[in-house]
Amino acid sequence: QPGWTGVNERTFVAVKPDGVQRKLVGEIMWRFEKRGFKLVGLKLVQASEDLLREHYWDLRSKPFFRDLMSYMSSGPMVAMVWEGSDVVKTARKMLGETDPAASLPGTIRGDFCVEVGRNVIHGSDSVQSARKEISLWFKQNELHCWEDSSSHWIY
Ligand code: FUP
Repeated sequence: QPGWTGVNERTFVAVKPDGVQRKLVGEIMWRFEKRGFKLVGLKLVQASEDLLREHYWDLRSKPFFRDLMSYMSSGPMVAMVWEGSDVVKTARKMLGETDPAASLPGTIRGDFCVEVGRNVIHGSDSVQSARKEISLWFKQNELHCWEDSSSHWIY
């Protein structure tokens, strides 16, 4: 499908409930904007158990799954879709490691958290999971195509 590679690559990023409660939304969005990525989807959502089970289907048999579900459904999250060249891989670098303790300073987790069970932010781990997650969290008409007047300076 065209529109998923090159500068039109998209990824799903979500500020988790702890990140929203801790007022990290602005800081996180600022980093993605300043890096040069384009915001094409954005909403505040309290995720249902069904949505979260689908989202974390691969982790359903992990010992931490129950805690993960209650943490993720404990309050609203900010769900976002960001677009740009290599955005899936770059976003993961910006986030840091799954475990904040292993995350370098300068990354979002390396700067703002200490525990894997409260790691502030989610980012898709591949182009394929980004596609799946975007369609799970967003309706087609919630994703916006708009002319980015700065893009000829970024690319
Ligand atoms: P990531 O791709 O970085 O989101 O990492 P995973 O898919 O492996 O894990 C998803 C979420 O499960 C993490 F963000 C936090 C939680 N988790 C734990 O609570 N404990 C663990 O040991 C591993 C993951």
